[in-house]
Amino acid sequence: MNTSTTASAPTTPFDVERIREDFPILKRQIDAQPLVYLDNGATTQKPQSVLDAIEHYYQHYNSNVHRGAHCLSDEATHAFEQAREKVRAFLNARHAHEIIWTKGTTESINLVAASFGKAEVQAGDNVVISAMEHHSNIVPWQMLCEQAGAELRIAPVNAKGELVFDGYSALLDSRTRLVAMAHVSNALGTINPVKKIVEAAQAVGAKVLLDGAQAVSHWPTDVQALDCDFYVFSSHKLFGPTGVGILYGKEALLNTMPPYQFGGEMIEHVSFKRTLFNQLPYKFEAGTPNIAGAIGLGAAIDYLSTLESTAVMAHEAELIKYAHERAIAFDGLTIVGEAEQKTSVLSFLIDGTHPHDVGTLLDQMGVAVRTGHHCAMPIMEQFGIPGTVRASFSFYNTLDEVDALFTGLEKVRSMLL
Ligand code: C6P
Repeated sequence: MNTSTTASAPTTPFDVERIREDFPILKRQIDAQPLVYLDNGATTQKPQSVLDAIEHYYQHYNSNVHRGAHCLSDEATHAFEQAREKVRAFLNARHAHEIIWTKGTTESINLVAASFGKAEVQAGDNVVISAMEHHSNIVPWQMLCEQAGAELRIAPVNAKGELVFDGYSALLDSRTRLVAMAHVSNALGTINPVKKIVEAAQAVGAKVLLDGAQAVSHWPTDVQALDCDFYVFSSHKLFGPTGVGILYGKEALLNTMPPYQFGGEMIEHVSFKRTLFNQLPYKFEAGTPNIAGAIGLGAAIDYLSTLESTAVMAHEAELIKYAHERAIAFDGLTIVGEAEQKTSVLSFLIDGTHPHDVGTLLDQMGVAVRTGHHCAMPIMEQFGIPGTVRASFSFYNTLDEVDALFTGLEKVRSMLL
């Protein structure tokens, strides 16, 4: 570890070097320098076991699910439904049929907007989101409200990047049909008080969708304890493949909702007079699903179950704490998002530089970060900035990599200023 820093670099019992061995991409070199991957908010890397599970499926039992009268289809169907059960257990949902396969968080939110939203949100109603949402949790509600003649209400966020809870609860009334909030902000790392958010919404009879895209990889999620109506996330941010995601919904609610797309597995019976829809969860799964993706996500969940979650959380807490200490000690650096409750995201600006220039130069040193508005333009606008540099951490990152980020930033500063 680089000991030149004045900030304290704590030691950790978490065997991160052993865990890094599970992720082949972490051995990559970028321009003859070790890759320092700090863009986990955009997507996480995949352990070998996930890559193996996908390859094994295609090599040994590639087939369509719920359709074939043959061995391969049976095997594929079994693995696909087993993966659904793994997601159920991962979220602690009551039933496997409360788990709907989608393409990702964005599609899951669009599904709820198009199905629940269209059926339940009428002129004069309102939908409440927060000022720190990702575009995927803004635009579907904006479009729905425009079409329905409903009002989109925006819960305020303070200068530290925290939800102003009183401001949020003041927006709720008997016409609030839905509250849709990020569990964790992708741009700021703020952890929202989701249990309190749900309770306040339920007190006025509103349903709640939690966007778990940035939360699921950091600690165990329990949808029954949260008592949310919908919970959504993407496989690719949970060490699984891209192109697959999850919509969790309470059984009773999903049963009342109309289908979202039509054709394939969501059909029970078709005649030219009328069509009967399949039961949950298939009612919401039109067409051939991403079978390999689902199996890959199941393998990612299996992988996570081999890790000690308290050790993972302690290591990640150490990473973000250390990154903050180094950021505070760095001349001319402004942290964007200083919530008391935050996780694994360090968003910042360096005086006199543009985030894109910082990101490009860091990349030349092998350090991968994201720059820009992070698909959260409204919160950037509130802070009066075009964007930030965002380092986002996962459990396979090391304190040395935090040092590599700041060594890189020192070089950037000397190059640009
Ligand atoms: N955020 C980021 O770099 P999809 O693209 O559907 O998998 O996830 C969309 C999404 C929704 N909500 C939140 C809170 C998110 O962070 C994201 C994706 C990535 O921050 C890519 S923009």
